[in-house]
Amino acid sequence: MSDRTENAKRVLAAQTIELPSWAFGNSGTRFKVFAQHGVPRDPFEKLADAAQVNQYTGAAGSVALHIPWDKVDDYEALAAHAADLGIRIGTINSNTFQDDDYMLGSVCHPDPAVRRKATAHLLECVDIMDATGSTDLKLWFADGTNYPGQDSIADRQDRLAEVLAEVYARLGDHQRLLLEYKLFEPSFYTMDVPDWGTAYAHCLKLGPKAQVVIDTGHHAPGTNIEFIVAMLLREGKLGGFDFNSRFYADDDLMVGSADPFQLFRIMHELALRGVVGPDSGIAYMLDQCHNIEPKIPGQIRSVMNVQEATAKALLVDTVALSAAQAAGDVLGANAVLMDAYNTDVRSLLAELRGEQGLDADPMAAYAASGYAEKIKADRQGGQAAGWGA
Ligand code: LRH
Ligand code: MN
Repeated sequence: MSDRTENAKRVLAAQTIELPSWAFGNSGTRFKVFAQHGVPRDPFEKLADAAQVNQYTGAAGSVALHIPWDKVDDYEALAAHAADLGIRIGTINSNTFQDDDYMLGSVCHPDPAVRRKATAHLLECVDIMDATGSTDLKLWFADGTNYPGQDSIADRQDRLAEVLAEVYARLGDHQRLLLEYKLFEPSFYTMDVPDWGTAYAHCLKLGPKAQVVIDTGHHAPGTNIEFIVAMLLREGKLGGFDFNSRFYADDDLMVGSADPFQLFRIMHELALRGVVGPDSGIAYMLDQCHNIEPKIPGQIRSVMNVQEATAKALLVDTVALSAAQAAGDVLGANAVLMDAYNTDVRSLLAELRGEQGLDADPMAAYAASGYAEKIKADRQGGQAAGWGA
């Protein structure tokens, strides 16, 4: 087996993808949320479902929480429950986009009292991080305007900067904030953090504990996301990813399902710099909604899609690539990359799973486990989890 394949297996064996707790609850669009049977009713059951994904993939050891969707009385108890399941609680996501007071914004709202309320929620999320042992606070703001003139674009940036500075000052030494940008929705004229440049500018001002999150569904169609990856990596400001894929807007479909080549190109930029692993300081997270497909298999398939894109990226003949690039051999260089992308890595991953004591086919193994039928039978009554929108 080539050194490159050996190295790829070593890196893949350590790869971990953080799962979004909300992917296990009911979700949908403004047209309809199709409830599914067996959906968790509380964060404890969400963690149990997430642990299934880790059990069959061996690569999903942590779960991101969303507050208040995952609000509990005792976060230490929730963290202990995660540990009993062989996983841990990861990123804490704030939510300042579902309260009636936030119609005109939260941290950018014209009214200081509303900004105060939003800030209090963000600070509460840091308290929760202290309780769960989480290091990452992810901030995404739905804040923006719908019509020109509705508010001062510059004043809203001042308000945002002020709140971010207060939250930054509250962070512990081992904690950081991850600022997520989004081009549009739910605001349609301006979003106050619309693109990587705006997020980067705020994070630069804040300091080393502030980094940018790239949600792969948050760009204008045709955006070269791997360019943004390379730039933020170069600046030491790439904090993480919200992986998903889309055909049109923020579709939150399974990562790699709509554009596996784009995912490969992104993982290539990361593999080139050796920052695919858990000690890279980059949080690899999924941010998806399984509106019509079964949720646990959807998460298993998504983790496998990231593994496949990563494996292909790790098989790029970087020596030949650099030589072709240096020689200006355009077609040669492109061919090196396409050779890796066109490599079927499924047997390599199946072999690796075998060596990890896992079933070669996680989807089939989960289906055969009877867990899906069990949760459908057990989870009668109670309020199925969802976005609570
Ligand atoms: C916003 C977003 C953000 C989350 C939410 C669940 O579109 O990507 O990351 O808080 O989805
Ligand atoms: Mn996201």
